[in-house]
Amino acid sequence: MAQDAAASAGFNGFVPDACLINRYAPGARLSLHQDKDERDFRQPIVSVSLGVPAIFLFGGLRREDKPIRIQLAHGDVVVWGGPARLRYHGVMPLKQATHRLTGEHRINLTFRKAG
Ligand code: MD6
Ligand code: FE
Repeated sequence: MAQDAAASAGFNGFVPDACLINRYAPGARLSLHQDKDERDFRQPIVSVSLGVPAIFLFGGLRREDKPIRIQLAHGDVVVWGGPARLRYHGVMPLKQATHRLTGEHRINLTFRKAG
């Protein structure tokens, strides 16, 4: 599924070898950061959101760049790569809510080519 999502966004040949899974409880946030632990920045990041909705912050290549806000619901997939691969991004504090599959949590999976 991650490969198909990447291809749909123009990144053919993406073969992820790692998946980071984060669980967000109410109030949890992810501050603006760049994903830089991977070796090959030509490969995109594929992010799958499950459960409680969240606001994703998508900034620029400098930490000071003002991020846009993107509402992410259960099942949404975000792909970023190419010139956007190192854009700063984060997640606003999770609002109190419930989802029938995850309770009060949000689960995020990010598929990557790490090695
Ligand atoms: C998100 N996640 O939860 C975005 N980055 O929508 C990330 O940006 C992220 O979940 C690095 C490591 C794990 C992550
Ligand atoms: Fe990240």
